[in-house]
Amino acid sequence: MKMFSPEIETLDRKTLRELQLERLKHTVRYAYENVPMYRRRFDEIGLKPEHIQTLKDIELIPYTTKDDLRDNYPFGLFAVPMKKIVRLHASSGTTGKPVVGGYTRADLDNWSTCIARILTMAGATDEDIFHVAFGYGLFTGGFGLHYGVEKLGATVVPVSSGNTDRQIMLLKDFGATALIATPSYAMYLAETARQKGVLDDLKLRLVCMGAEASTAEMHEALHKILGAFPTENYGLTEVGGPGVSGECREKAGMHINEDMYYCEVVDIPHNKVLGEGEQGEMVITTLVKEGMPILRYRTKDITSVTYEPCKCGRTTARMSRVVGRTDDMLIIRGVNVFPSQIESVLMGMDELGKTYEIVVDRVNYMDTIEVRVEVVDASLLTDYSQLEALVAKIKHNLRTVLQLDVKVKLVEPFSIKRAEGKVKRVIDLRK
Ligand code: DLL
Repeated sequence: MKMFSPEIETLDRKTLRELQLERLKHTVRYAYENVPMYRRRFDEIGLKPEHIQTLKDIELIPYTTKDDLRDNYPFGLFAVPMKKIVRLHASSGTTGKPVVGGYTRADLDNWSTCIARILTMAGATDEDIFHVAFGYGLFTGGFGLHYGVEKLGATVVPVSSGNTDRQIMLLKDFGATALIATPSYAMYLAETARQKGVLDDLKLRLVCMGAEASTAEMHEALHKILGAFPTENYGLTEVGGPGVSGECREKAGMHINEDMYYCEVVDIPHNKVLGEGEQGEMVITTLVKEGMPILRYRTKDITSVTYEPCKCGRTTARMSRVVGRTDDMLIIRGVNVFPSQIESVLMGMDELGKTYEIVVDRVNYMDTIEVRVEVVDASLLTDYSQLEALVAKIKHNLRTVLQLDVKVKLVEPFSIKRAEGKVKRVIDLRK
């Protein structure tokens, strides 16, 4: 299996740990000396950079949260003068101020290395033609993946998001072999290509997805339609964007770029760093960032990590698919529900389309949850007995997974609005 940085990706764990410790010590001192917020935080609790002597000592450092980034908006956490910042990105943040990231030239170079590794582990080579359908702009997805493709030496088609018909035309005419998009948009493109009858004209062999949660069932469904191998990758603006981790062909978790990121999985309510395989919140420390080093960032993403070497030959830790964000978890009549649990049920049923939404409400002080999902064949909606049977089957499958009764509404194909970037599946009317 080809690797972009084999010397790092197959490093024995002891040496990797030593490298991480050396970089952690450097980052802690660097942040302490150059970012007033970190100095203040450390001073308040009498912590000094030299107290960090082992990787475990990282637990002495307080967490950084999204509020810290907002409080220091826009450039307060930068560790270098603006002159050294060559790029800014920001999250789309639907409420309040966005989260801003600043990159030095070296940061951009490391970033594209991370992406080139991830694309290589997905099976890409310098002969691929990448159609990048992530938005180009402040969002880290478009430019982030773009420069990674270039570093790999493959061809990049910077289409950006939107105008789906034109995307299909370009996919076809330029003979793209790899698609980069959010899972929901990749599915939209796939469904549209199918509807137009042009699936056979596409040369796609890879779909590299990220920026939002997806399920194994969604990957399978996409593989079936497009005939292209799906992988996903993970990252967030606060620590530099995509490039934290990505899936290899084994699809057995996302390999973390551990020479650049130190990842912990934490049980936040009990403030306890969890062990291998235990599920909790991902907390990330950057190990090589110059522009905006971040110590112990609470991502709110729920995952677990394994350190077993992978069949692909890489020794880097792998994080499991993100189950959901702590703030996306719905509590319905006391039961915790992640939208991904609902997705895994719906995607596994061939009668159903791949677009759905979840409406949560409160009626007479009782939480209600309704799943609206498209059918593949609209004629089913007029056949009452078939319709009833299918609704009953979906309800049953959802109940098995969620231990909860869910209302189900089947709707016509293409009747739910598609997203061109990150999809918003949950409409919570209780808020
Ligand atoms: O979404 C960075 C990115 C771009 C990652 C392109 C991968 C590909 P933000 O807009 O700051 O950055 O959103 C970060 O998106 O905390 C997760 O909740 C979610 N997310 C990102 N990748 C995944 C994934 C980019 N593979 C937030 N699975 C993160 C699940 C993901 N959630």
